Amino acid sequence: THKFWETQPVGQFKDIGDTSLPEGPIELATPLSEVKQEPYNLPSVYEWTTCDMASDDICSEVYNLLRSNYVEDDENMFRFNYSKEFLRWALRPPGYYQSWHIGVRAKTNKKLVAFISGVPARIRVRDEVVKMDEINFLCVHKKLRSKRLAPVMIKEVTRRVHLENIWQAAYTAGVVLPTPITTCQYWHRSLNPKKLIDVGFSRLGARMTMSRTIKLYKLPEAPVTPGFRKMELLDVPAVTRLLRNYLSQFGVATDFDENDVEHWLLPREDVVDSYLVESPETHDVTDFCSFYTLPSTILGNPNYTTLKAAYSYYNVATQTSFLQLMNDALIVSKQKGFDVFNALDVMHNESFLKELKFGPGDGQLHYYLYNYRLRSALKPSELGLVLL
Ligand code: YNC
Ligand code: MG
Repeated sequence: THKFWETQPVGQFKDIGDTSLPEGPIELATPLSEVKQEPYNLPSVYEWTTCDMASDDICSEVYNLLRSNYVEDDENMFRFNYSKEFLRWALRPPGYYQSWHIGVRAKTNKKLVAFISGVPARIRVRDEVVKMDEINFLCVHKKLRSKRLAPVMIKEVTRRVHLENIWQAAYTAGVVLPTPITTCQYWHRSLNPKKLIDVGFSRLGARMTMSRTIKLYKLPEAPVTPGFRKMELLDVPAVTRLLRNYLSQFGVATDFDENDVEHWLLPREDVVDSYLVESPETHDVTDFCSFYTLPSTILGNPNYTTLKAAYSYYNVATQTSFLQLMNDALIVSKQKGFDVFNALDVMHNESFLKELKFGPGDGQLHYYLYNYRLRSALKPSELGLVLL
């Protein structure tokens, strides 16, 4: 049972398959004057703080909390290590609200012990574009787990989102909650197989030697598609058109405008990389691929501290084959020193995963909407949304 989630406007397990329920908001918006004006109560030894991510000191505090306490794999071998620059990028998109970057401090020593954040986004569900809050980086210090702090933090961020007249949210989690709109799987493509095996991220296959494995994953030195190059500022309008057109086919997808594309997809060193194909003849932008940088700390390995991982973001192929486009993405990520390239089975990604030698991971990623019911769950390939 889910004592907290049963009280929230989310699809409930008991309603699965009930097609009489309407698609759309579960609860109506209320007048802003009816939104609770004071913060929720925390246990008396803690206090709320709003985190100014533009401040180096605050950003470092959030970074350090997450570096030591955020998401680990099931075997506790790796922990996400989002960089400070990444956190700034993720939390300060166009129109962001500082009030949605919420920390909890211990009153005695002012230490940051928990965090949750939201950023505004437009997400299209079928034919409807809905203003939503994307929730991420929910984290409670390891020593304060299982004390029901998370529900208070979720209620507080919800209150602050409501104060901005926004009533829906999207989020992902590795845990099953009421109820996923879809469940996706991560796939991993080895770029540096020796290191991945040494740190226990992958295993040597049956009847495989290290040298045969290295040969199996070897890639060309440089991308092969003529006109393949890094995205630049002047490409924003063309990339926006390409992406909007591509994303229009999915049941749930991000609704990107040019401002969003400039923020989310223009390359930022060690944060996000984007490449496109400019036709050598017509100079049209015909294809696009992108990935973000999210290293993981390797826990308790004497030889290595960090796993360098690239995560597939948004990709569109119209003239180049999806296979060749993504192979070029693998080639540039290898050149940049990544150890592994990860991708979810969302959008059309299935069409390249196996052929490009990605292997399925063990963890699953569940996608959720808050206060928005879908009549039925989606297939991962019907989802055009990647959260960080
Ligand atoms: C989770 N990940 O089920 P029930 S993902 C949501 N997302 O409630 P306590 C979660 N809910 O089942 P702990 C959750 N994990 O009794 C647990 N819960 O109804 C629920 N881990 O609270 C859980 N980060 O405080 C249960 O648990 C209740 O001390 C238990 O804290 C949980 O960012 C957590 O995986 C996750 O730091 C903070 O374990 C802690 O264990 C931790 O006793 C490592 O909580 C890091 C980690 C989660 C990454 C993420 C997305 C979060 C989405 C939150 C929901 C947003 C809803 C929309 C709000 C805006 C709405 C508008 C408009
Ligand atoms: Mg707790």
